[in-house]
Amino acid sequence: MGVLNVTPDSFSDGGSYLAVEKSVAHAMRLVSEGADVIDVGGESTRPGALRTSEQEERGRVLPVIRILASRGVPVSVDTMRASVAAAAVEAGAAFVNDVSGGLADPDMARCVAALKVPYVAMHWRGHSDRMESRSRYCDVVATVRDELHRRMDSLVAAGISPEQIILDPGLGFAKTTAHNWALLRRFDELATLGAPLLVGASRKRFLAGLFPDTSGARADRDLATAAVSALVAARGAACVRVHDVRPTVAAVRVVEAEITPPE
Ligand code: PMM
Repeated sequence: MGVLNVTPDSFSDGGSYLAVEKSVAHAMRLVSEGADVIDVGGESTRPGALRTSEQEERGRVLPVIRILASRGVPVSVDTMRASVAAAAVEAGAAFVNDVSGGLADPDMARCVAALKVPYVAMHWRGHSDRMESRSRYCDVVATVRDELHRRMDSLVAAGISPEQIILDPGLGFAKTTAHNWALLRRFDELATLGAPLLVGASRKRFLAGLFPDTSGARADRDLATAAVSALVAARGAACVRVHDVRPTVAAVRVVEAEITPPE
């Protein structure tokens, strides 16, 4: 999954793809590099970020989704709002990626049930302006697994089919560096949830900490991201969400080749 953040304040894209044409061109590059799906988001979720208005979010993502869908590119919409999810699917998005797992908008679960599209439900403990204070866990892996399990039950109770659900441990969302590494190290414990798993480690702060000498330069974080892609692909992840697609494609091919060696 290639990331396309259509936001002026994203810590990772820095607003450089604000213009629709630039966004589309960037997405097409990610596709040419091997992305199977483009995740289009119009609201920054970086720690401390304030919320974007619904109108602003729609204005950012819908024109880009329309063009990408018309070119046959599979698109997911990264949104916490049911109304934006519905409009994005109407505009051609194939699935919904909700970092709040349905907790931010009480209408989301029913909306996705009606849309009948795949739905990524991420582990989440609150909006970006307060999530850092909610990173207390006794055993982070067991707790994230239990909270995702309960989330899945609520989503199914709201009418979403279990086959529609993809789960995500939410690296960096109300998680410290140690929590993120524990979730990666014990990734197989999340597989017991029975849903496909998605991982979003790309360029996150816990990776920057590996490179104190370069202050976590983007190039270093992208290479570390690819290494994480290999780790989690080998541990059964169904999808990785990354900004720099090429190194992750190489990493995933290595894992695939080890499982099924090419002729
Ligand atoms: N991380 C970000 C945004 N959306 N979606 C999912 N499913 N999982 C994530 O880990 C995730 C996400 C924040 O990163 P960005 O601002 O670099 O896109």
